Amino acid sequence: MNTDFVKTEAVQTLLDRATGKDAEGGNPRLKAITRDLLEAVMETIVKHDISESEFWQAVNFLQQSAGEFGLIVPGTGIEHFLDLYMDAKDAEAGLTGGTPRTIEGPLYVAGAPLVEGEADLSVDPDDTDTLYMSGKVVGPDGEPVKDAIVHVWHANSKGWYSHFDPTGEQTPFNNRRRIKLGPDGQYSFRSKMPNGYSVPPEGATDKLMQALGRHGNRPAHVHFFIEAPGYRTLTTQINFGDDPFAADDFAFGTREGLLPVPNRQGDSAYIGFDFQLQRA
Ligand code: MBD
Ligand code: FE
Repeated sequence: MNTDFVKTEAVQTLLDRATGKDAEGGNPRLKAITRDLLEAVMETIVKHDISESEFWQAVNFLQQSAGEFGLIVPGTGIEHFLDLYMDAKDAEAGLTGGTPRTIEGPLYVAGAPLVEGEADLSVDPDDTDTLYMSGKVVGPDGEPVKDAIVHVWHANSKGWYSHFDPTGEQTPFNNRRRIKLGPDGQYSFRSKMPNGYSVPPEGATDKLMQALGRHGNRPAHVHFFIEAPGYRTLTTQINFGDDPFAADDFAFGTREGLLPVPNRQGDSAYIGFDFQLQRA
């Protein structure tokens, strides 16, 4: 059968009723979006002649994977699609340049301690090298950005984030800070080196990745939001350029220009990295 079947009157009437077309209440934008999503699902069912047992397999998978939607979204590339879409819209508006944006991921937590000067992110001991990262935040003409706040968050050496650590071993806000910068836009922090992340074994994301013949690994990385008055907030991250998964990130978070290689010396690793913002 052809997907034109979805355009028949019976199916269109079903979509209208299902999304409250003639109902008085509700949110019109949500109605329109839900309708298009449902129609796309119906077209997919017809296009692939999906069987009843496949249908229920999918429903059960979605139900069981609810707790891992935050991982499935980056893992299936939808979150990186937002990067591509926003870049394309910017390019259309003639807005280019600056540090590339990349996915936020599901592990940001608001309200990290606000600190000034040389920051120390790691509260908990960790048997790994110390990372020293520094640089400056500049604007489109290379001018120092005043009064920026750098939100930074990353995993520990086991690949776990505070607030999401199944071992329960991390202090809240370990490896998470907001760093308040001054008029020169300079930042510097020290931290315990993160390691790469793997999705929970045998969880829904892991099963989906296996079914797609893929893996669920991310390279070691550090996330940032950079916000400053008069500039557009940047969501980005650095991925360590020497990590085995640097070019094979299951979450599509690695981008050219965001792959610095740490300068490793004994128990220390150094990264110099400048952020360039666009004007608001
Ligand atoms: C991460 O640390 C992450 O940043 C993303 C996007 C997905 C899973 C774990
Ligand atoms: Fe992450």
